[in-house]
Amino acid sequence: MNRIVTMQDVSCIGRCSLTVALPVISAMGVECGVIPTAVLSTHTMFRGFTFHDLTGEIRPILDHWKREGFAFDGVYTGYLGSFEQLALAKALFQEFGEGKLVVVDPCMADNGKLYPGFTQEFADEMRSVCAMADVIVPNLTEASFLLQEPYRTEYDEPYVQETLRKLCILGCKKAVLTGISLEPGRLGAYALDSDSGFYYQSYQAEQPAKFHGTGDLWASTFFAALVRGKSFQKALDIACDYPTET
Ligand code: PXL
Repeated sequence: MNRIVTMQDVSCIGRCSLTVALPVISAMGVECGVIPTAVLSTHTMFRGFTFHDLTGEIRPILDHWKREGFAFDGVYTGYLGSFEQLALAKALFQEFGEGKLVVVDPCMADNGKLYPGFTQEFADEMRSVCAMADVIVPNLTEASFLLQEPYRTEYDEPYVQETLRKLCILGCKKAVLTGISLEPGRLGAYALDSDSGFYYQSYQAEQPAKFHGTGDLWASTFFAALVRGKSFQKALDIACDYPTET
């Protein structure tokens, strides 16, 4: 059985981050090690959420795993809450991600806005985390903060392709833009493999409602499919299909 590790928070209620990644990746037949970065009563879209930082645990966890000689087939980072956690994510890639599949979801923004607590400086630093990834999976808002470009609600295919090219210049091998809609009623993902220059796309019927945490569900499914050896196109199809099935 493949074994991976994912680093993100535990939002106790809210169907996102580890409460999505752990069950989904496990159900896809991949052993899922976790690095919980913090415990929150809910994700940060609820008012008055509690927050307990676990950053201090991360270095000792990595050191113990090294002493035990653990290895992983893939590493996937989701929501990270501080500059220190970004630095620890980079250490995780160096120490456990060498030659393995490294996927970064630069969770920090949606609908044109940064999530509470995040800044452009954080997005700038997130760039160096993205640079170490095989695949990054931002939405269009996150891409605009990563690239320091204005967020656009209206866009066309050339804009999407140009954005993907710029994202790959950050240093990742492949970039996927999630939440892309190029025709009414269809929503999906558009990707670029910078090695081959090929673009990939996958779409599903757009759902009538928006759910927080859909990006985490998408990334977890996509990552587990790749770890299971699915082709890049098939992993995109599985990830675009799954959130519409549940
Ligand atoms: O799904 C992204 C996410 C994960 N974790 C926390 C969040 C969010 C989005 O707001 O607040 C704590």
